[in-house]
Amino acid sequence: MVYNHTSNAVTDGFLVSLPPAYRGVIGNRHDRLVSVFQHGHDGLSSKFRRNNRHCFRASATIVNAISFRVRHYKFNVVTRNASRLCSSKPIVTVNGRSPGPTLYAREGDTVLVKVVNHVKYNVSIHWHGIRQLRTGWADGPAYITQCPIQPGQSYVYNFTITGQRGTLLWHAHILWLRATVHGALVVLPKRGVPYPFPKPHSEVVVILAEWWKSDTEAVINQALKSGLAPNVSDAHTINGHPGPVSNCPSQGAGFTLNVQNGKTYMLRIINAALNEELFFKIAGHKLTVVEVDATYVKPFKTDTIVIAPGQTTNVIVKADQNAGKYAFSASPFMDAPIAVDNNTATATLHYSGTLSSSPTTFTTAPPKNATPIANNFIDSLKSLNSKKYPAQVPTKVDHSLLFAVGLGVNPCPSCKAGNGSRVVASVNNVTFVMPTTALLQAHFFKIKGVFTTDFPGNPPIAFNYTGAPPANLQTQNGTKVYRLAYNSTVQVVLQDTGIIAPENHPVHLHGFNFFAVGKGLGNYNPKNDPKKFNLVDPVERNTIGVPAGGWVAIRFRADNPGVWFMHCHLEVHTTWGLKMAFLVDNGKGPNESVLPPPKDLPKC
Ligand SMILES: [Cu+2]
Repeated sequence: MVYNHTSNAVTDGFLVSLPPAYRGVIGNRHDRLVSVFQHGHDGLSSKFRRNNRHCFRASATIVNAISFRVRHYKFNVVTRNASRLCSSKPIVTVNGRSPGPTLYAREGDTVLVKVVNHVKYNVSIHWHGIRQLRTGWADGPAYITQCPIQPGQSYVYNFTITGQRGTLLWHAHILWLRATVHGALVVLPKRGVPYPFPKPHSEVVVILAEWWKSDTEAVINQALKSGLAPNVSDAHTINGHPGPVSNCPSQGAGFTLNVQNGKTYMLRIINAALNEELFFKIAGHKLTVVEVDATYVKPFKTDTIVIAPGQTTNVIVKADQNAGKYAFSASPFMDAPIAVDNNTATATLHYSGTLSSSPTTFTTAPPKNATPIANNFIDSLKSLNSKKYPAQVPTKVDHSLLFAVGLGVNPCPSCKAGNGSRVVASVNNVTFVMPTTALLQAHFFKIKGVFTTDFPGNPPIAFNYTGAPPANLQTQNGTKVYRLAYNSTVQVVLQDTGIIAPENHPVHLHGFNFFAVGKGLGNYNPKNDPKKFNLVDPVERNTIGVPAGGWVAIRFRADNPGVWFMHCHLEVHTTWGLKMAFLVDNGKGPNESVLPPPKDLPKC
């Protein structure tokens, strides 16, 4: 799993760079090399221009060295039998593996992923955190930006990575397929651009996830039938393995990271779990946090990180302890009275020269309700905000929105276990109903009757959100979007409600990064709370935990036209309806409108 920075992880695709003399270490036998010496407006064939219109920037006066690639990947979505915890079941995978392949690219590259659906389910893949400037067609959430890829069909996701570098993830964005259909998406800096911290000796992807012994589609279907919450998972996993399990000796030791004394390692940690926020720590080692959600942060040292589904965290670990074996642990964070999978996944940091029979130094996982440990980590996150990576926080706000997020209860005559009612979730009391035509298609082709633009900017009835619940817990069903003018600035205060139970909701926004300018407990106070906002170096990310019984304020600039999903990244809450979409109008400028859809865009 260790990725050596100087080797080419991608074995297919072609390179666009300076002439051979400048090409250096790039390229391997699978690369089709295209040489470009870009001088003024000439030097490019029309074929090159056609193929690379997103990537081309001309300069009349300087010799502009460009070095980017078009990276081709093929994702075969196939069913495989897999065993964990001494039981096996068929799972949906990409290329037969779960976690699936790591997708490597550099900032500026164009990525083409051909996804071929060989399974019985409809499929779509989301490139979580990729901004998808004007290319919403490649974003992936089923029925939001595309119809799903039907069994036997394929679709090429085609997008360019602009102004981003760091660790992200890809995952299925339909049903509960994300449980096993996920993997890392590593965006390296442009060639020759260093990290803003000392280069680690090597890098490793660490994917945290969950495992159910049962089929996950059966788990959620059974829950929807009953009206009640689905079963929690049976194990957490680190790179696909739970680590040693007492009642299943054949499960094995789990993932091992071999290290050499004195060297530094960058862990690209990804939470791909469906429903659980996780603590992560390593026995005897400090973690230096350098990046979250593919944005650099001011480095800080910690024992424990907390990471919500959909979030990523890069940490540097120095192998500075005595030779030996040290356990990593991934355990749940839940500070509300909600059932979680209480199992801790473990993996091993193994110093070279240590016998495999030598004992492991273990770490104690934090208690699951360790709110102070979580807050200590979250409050330490600040944007790097350097000259090269400034925090461009909107200081003026065009749309000031208050979104109450939480649960509700609706009638369900067939829900016997739920006594004729079912748990739902909502944003501003709207339980989002998935359309049968993708919203982006409806928007682009002006198809009427698919959605309405009356998503409320405030809760329809103000109540004590974090106090005693209102008498009526019922929500309204609807496919509503909130419309934004191109380049307008938006502040959303995400306010948790205590209906049924207050709970931390990791809310993910597609198409944008946002700045987390403030957070607090209880109800948001629009008079006093903004005075405490951090508009200088707030952390920039794409997924943010709304604290249980509290609120978080985020800001972003609507500079990406299209339809962009925003939803809780706990899959159970998304399923229950904690989701909505922003519709961002086209701007007037030449590069400010949604590009036309690709020809192979799936049909519903
Ligand atoms: Cu949630």
